[in-house]
Amino acid sequence: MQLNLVKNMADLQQALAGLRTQGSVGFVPTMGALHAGHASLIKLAKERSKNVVVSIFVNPTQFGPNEDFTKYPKMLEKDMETAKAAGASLVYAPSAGDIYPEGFSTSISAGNMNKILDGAFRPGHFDGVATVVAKLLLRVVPQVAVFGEKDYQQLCVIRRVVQDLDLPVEIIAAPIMRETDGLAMSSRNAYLTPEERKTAPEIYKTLCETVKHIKAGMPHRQATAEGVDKLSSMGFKVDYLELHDAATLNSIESLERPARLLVAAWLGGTRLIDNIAMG
Ligand code: PAJ
Repeated sequence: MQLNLVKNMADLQQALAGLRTQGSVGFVPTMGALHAGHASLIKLAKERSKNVVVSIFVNPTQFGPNEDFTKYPKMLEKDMETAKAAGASLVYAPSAGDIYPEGFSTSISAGNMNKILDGAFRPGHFDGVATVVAKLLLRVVPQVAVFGEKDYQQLCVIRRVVQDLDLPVEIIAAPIMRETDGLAMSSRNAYLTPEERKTAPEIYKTLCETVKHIKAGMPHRQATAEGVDKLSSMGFKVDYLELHDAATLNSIESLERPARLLVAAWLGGTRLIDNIAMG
């Protein structure tokens, strides 16, 4: 199948008009540096739609002033190959000016999500995500859009945006793709030194161990505190390791409803996130 590239809204609309005559449109928003995790989202979208549009845009408004916006990896040609192999029909790689023309000033607030987990550690991050994803959904108007559980809180934010703003799209969650040693695939793994790369899978191991302890009856705050100690002793600087309600991300006391154990931790200069289902 042919893969086309468009770089601005006018060309996107023209290409979409052609695709819509063929049938349904699925959408996978990304920031590029595509890996097998992204490819799995494209494949899932393709199972559900005639054509899949992939956006590649490193969105400046979701990065904090001291975060990795300027060093975020860029590799459009390789990304085109990955997107094509996974079954995409169109890549939309806009410039910042195409998304945020001069005078742009409106944004969507992710509300309470800004107060917990990554929201608390990355001020403004989810407002930036909510705004750009809403804009992209309104430009592409897909029937389905696929997001990874890797960024679990982001998935919850987007489900809320779609529900709260009545956006006519079905959000599909894709499972986390991992390296063979358990490390969740991420474009940011490229920042890790060889030594850090060896230590990084301990994040997932600690998640699995913590779930085991909680299932065996250990109070979840004790189990997560032990997990934090273990990661800290291995050189991680842990932002959080916490159990939350899987649907609302509210704090939970008991395990009556499905829960999610979420972690964010620094290894050297790289911030890694991961999560695992419970119950
Ligand atoms: P990015 O980090 O490029 O991720 C794009 C999509 O791929 C997200 O839905 C993310 O959860 C998913 N993904 C990343 N790694 C994954 C893995 N190992 N397994 C499964 N899915 C994975 O998330 C963003 O970009 C941006 O915030 C974006 C939504 C594009 C808005 O700018």
